[in-house]
Amino acid sequence: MFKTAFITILGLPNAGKSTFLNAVLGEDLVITNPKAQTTRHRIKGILNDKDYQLVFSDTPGIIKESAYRLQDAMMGAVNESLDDADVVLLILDGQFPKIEEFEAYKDKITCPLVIAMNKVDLVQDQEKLQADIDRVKEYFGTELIFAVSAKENFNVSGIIGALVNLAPEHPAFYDTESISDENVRFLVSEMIREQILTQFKKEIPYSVEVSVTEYNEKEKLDEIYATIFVERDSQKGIMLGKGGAAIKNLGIASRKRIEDFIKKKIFLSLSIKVKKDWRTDDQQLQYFGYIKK
Ligand SMILES: Nc1nc2c(ncn2[C@@H]2O[C@H](COP(=O)(O)OP(=O)(O)OP(=O)(O)O)[C@@H](O)[C@H]2O)c(=O)[nH]1
Ligand SMILES: [Mg+2]
Repeated sequence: MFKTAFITILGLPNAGKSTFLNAVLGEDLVITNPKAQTTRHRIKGILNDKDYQLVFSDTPGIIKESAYRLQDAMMGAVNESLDDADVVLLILDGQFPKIEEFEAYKDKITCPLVIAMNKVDLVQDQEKLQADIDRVKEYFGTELIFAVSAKENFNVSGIIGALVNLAPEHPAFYDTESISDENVRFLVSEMIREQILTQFKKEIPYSVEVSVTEYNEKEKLDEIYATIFVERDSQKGIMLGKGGAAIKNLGIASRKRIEDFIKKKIFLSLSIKVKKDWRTDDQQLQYFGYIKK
């Protein structure tokens, strides 16, 4: 009997939620980075098998108090994903699970819960890990907890097995051939943002939004035009760099990342625009798809 489930991935920023989703899918669909708050939207990734379809929602890392409207919208995406989950997959950093941070979310999880103690490749003290696992089990009242490493693909299959066990019998909701229902323009804009997270420091990655304005599929080479929005003129200067060096490097790195994903050569053109304080402006947040109209 075919099984299908909606699985919401929940966790603190930087726990490895997006890395875990990529490990499940065997492809770098969603962006990952050592900086916190990399993921800003709910993004679906689909694992298809002849016997099941698991529809994962990657979500932004939960933060206790938002500092600006964009963060409110990000937490809205988390809550919405929790509302329609069949199963919640909680990803904790196995080095420091920080379960007390989940006090406000514990009661919102009304469906079965599976927990991953991630990054165990970095854990030295196995006794502490076991003690933490026992504490986590007791706190959340579940036995379904797995020590995993998303980065090294260790025990990811154990989690998939547990999720399939919990999945209700149901025909597939999505196309059984594809790993996502997100459009390619969005995925490409995320990949450019990923390179910005890698290349720029401090406030820049948090002040940036990327939008693909044109995507022309061609036989040999896809043409992509993207705009990077920053909040201030000074940030535009930093993004350009001396003699345009920074944006040039960004273009090269982004092109490689996108080509690896779409498995095709591309032409990429990047431009930079200032949209003053867009992170705190509801109208801009609507325009960028963070809040519904
Ligand atoms: N060593 C190790 N690093 C990991 C593991 N999983 C993720 N990471 C790293 O942890 C960092 C954060 O990973 P992400 O997947 O972006 O974390 P996230 O939970 O999606 O973070 P936000 O989107 O900011 O909420 C990245 O540098 C990953 O490479 C793991 O199992 N082991
Ligand atoms: Mg993420």
